[in-house]
Amino acid sequence: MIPADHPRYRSLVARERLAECARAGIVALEGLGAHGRGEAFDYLLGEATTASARRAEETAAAMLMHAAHPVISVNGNTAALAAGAVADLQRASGALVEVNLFHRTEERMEAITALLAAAGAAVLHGEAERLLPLSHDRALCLREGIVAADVVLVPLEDGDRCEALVAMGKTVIAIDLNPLSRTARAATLTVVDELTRALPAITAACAAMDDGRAGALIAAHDNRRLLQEALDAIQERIAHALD
Ligand code: PTJ
Repeated sequence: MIPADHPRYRSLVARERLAECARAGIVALEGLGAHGRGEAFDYLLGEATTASARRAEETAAAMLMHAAHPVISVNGNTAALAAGAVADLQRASGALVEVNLFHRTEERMEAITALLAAAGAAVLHGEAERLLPLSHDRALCLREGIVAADVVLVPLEDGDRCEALVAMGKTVIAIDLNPLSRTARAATLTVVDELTRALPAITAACAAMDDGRAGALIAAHDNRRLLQEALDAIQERIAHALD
């Protein structure tokens, strides 16, 4: 029996939650595969927040607090694992919350919006338009939300949309356990940490942020260095895995 405070217990609970939400139509079937990829990288990272991820989380808070029009983009996996944490971050940062799906159906849009609302998030509503330069349904978004945003937080993003948002001149903050993914490399800032650890850490950092610290974190930010540090942490762990 794994004790409830063990990281592995958290990951088993998350896996069950994902499966339950897939059965309820909230998580896309593809989202289960995406979660498995994330789990593998989390295992390699020691299922814990590294020092460089902690710095990335503080920088993410600085960018959100500094933004004129921050938006948190939510998909099925994020809503299933962290609806309450999204609501907390919205309160701490003042960001808008918009649902944006890769595998978009009206039923999933409604179910995810209802889940977020039940957790206390104020979800942006409106007529979605094909406003991002993408061929699939992730192009559909709200003029007053993602299109108007200067900073967009995209947990568990696909590479195409991340690149499109960066090309539109937006500051894109990704949360992605895979430091080698196209999203991780294209984003302005990548938090290489598990979603349910990363969101509360960003929220806590928002509450503690002041202008001076925010300016210093943003000025010192170097995404390539953060990704290299995540790879170094994985290499270090593998080097001693059998000790
Ligand atoms: O709900 P939808 O229709 O919008 O679909 C969402 C998915 C996740 C299916 C879609 O965005 C997708 O296919 O994403 P990708 O391209 O598989 O990317 C997901 C990334 O998130 C991968 O690099 C995973 O390693 C990473 N990831 C998965 N679970 C977590 C994670 N990162 C942080 N925390 C997690 N819990």
